[in-house]
Formats: sequence, structure tokens, C-alpha cells
Amino acid sequence: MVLSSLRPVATRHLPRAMALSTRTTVRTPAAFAQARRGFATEAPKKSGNNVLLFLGLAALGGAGGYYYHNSNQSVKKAEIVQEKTKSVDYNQVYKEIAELLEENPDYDDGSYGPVLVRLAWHASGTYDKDTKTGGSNGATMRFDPEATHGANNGLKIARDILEKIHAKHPDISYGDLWTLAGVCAIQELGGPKIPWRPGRQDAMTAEHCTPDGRLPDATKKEDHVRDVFYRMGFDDQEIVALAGAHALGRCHPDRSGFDGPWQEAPTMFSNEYFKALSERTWIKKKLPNGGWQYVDKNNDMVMMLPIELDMWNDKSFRKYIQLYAKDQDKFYEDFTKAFKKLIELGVPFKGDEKEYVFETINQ
Ligand code: HIF
Repeated sequence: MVLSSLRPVATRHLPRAMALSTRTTVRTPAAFAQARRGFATEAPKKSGNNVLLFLGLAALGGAGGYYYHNSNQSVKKAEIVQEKTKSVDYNQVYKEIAELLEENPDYDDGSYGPVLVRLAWHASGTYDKDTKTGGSNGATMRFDPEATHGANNGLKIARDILEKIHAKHPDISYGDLWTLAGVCAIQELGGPKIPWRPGRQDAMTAEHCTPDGRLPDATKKEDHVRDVFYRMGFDDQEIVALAGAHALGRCHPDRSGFDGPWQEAPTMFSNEYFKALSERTWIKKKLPNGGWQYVDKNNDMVMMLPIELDMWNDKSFRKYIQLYAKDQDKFYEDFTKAFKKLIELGVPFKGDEKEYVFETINQ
């Protein structure tokens, strides 16, 4: 998603999450296999130990309970973990995220909302439907190398602010926390209600990280957008519906190399992105770093990425851009479905999870 030649060298980062979250669950053999499949490519290195542990716990008559991988943890302690897992108050988590969105008026345009939406999408948008790897399950962006992939520049800010919430609700998985935060930000900034379900499990090691290059590169052509989103299982209409999220937030020279918001109200979710793309005159502007972007001829503070004008010039994409520019309700309806699909890609739901439709804090 970034102009690779412009990428600043990201600081290496060892997330606190690595230290904080070191357990996983073992249930029946089927659930055990499911949990393992749910993460990413290969099996963890210590799989032999895990199988032995499982057999040992099964011998204790423990199948059906939740246990630590660490064999020095007692069954009794493990049961407490199960209890705590069950007790996550997702409504409260939503409320606390909503309350922190505007806690720092000096940050960007006064809201952490957009960067939280980007975190939820980058955690999810690594999904590959063929190999069933990537996606928000596992929250692998906690680990290097994924944390330092150029496309994820700047997302440490989002991960760090959510640590405060995780510290108060340690039993929520990071994948659930990050996606819930994206939903919260969209809703609190005036977007549609996005039904959300828990069910993501934390990967424990960096070996579950996805390879670099799965997220879009804004300097490439519209076919690249198709390659990336078709790989996740989206079609053209869903891709355009998702693209409306660029009504929110801005580009940062020190993150992607691009500069500015897509329209003048970057903390308000609306169909303004589609209106801007279809109604304004976009001209090329050179950037100090040697790259270029489009800017509005009448207001060069607002921008479009090179790939977005390519999308506008693509007939199939254009008809949906025009549709959503005219019909905000239709945009909200289609965005809701597409964003829910995005954050649920590859999540090993058991099927009995409660689905939440959170109330906004000022409701
Ligand atoms: Fe973005 N996106 N995105 N994006 N994105 C940026 C910022 C945000 C692409 C590129 C960029 C989606 C798709 C694509 C958000 C949400 C979504 C930035 C700027 C770039 C370059 C990063 C920075 O400098 O801080 C490309 C090429 C995409 C494929 C078309 C999604 C649909 C629009 C999936 C999506 O939801 C949000 C929100 C931001 C703003 C982040 C901020 O910190 O303000």
C-alpha cells in the first residue's frame, strides 16, 4: 500500500503483546486441530510438545476445558482462564474504545478513529482464501516481521493505544480487540452499525506472520487492487464499497509517503469519498520525496492515490463509484456487509458466538 522507494525505515518493534499473551486453548482433538489451522501457514515448532501435553491433559480427564500450553500450569489455573475468557464484557470494551478516540486533540484531525480502522483492515486484509492463511485471526501484526512491513507503517500508534484497553480486559484476543476497535471507530465517526462477533484467537509466535506484499500498493494499477481483493474473495462492487472508508483519515509523509486527507471532513464517515472522486478535477502533484499523487485542482490540501484514479477510469469500478456517490444509504448497506466480511475472513467461528450490534456512546 505504499510507495516502496519512499518507505521510511520503520523502527523495529517488539510488541508488549508478545509478553502479555502466552496462552492458547486446547479442547477436543478436533478443536485442537481447528485452533491450529485457524492461525496461519505452518504448525508451531513445538507441536510435538503440544500433542504430548494434550494427551497428558486428556489423561487427566480434562478434554473440554481450557489449558495453557505450558505443562507447569495446573488444571485448576486453566479453569480460571476459561472463566475469565467467558467474562469479556464487549459492550464495555466498545465504550472504552469510543471514549479514547478523541483523548488527544493534537493527534491528526483530532481522532484516533481513522488509524484504528486502518489497523482493523490491515490485520484482516492479509487473508488468502486459497491457502486460508492470514486475516484478523492470530493478530500476527504483533510480531516482527509483520509489524515492520512497510504497509503497516504508523500502525504501532493504533496498537499501542489499544494496549490500555487490553490491560483492563486481558481476556479479549488482540484480533477481537483490533476488529472491534475498527467497528467502534466507524460507528462513532458517523458510519453504519457493523454487527461484530468475537472468536479470533491469538497466534503465539512470529512464524504465523504473513509474507510481505499481501496488502495493496497505492502506486500500482487497478488490476493490482483486483489481485489483492479477489485473493481475499471480494468482487468489484465489494471492493468499491470498502474503498469508501477512505472518507476517513489521511496519508502521512512519514508513513506511506503520500500527504493529506481524501476530502475536507476526514473524521466523518460519509459517501463524500465517492463524491470527491467523481465530481472533482484531479491533477498530478509531485511530492518532496520524489513520488506523486493527485490533488484537487481547487484545493490541493486534499488528495487521491494514483491507484484510485485508475479505479475511477475502470468501467466496472466506476459504475459503483457513481452509484455510491448518489446513494449514501446503498453505500452504507453494502459497506456494512463488505466490512463485516473483511474482518471475519479466516476466523474459526464455532457458530454459537453472540453477534453484537453496539450502541454508539451518544445514543
Ligand atoms: Fe487505505 N490507505 N488503502 N484502506 N486507509 C491509507 C490510509 C487509510 C490503500 C492505501 C492507503 C483501504 C484500502 C486501501 C484506510 C482504510 C482503508 C494510506 C495512507 C494509504 C497509502 C497511510 C498513511 O500514510 O498513514 C490502498 C491502495 C487501498 C486499496 C484501494 C480499505 C478500503 C478503503 C480496505 C480501507 O478500509 C484508512 C481509514 C486510512 C487512514 C489512516 C489514518 O491514519 O488516517
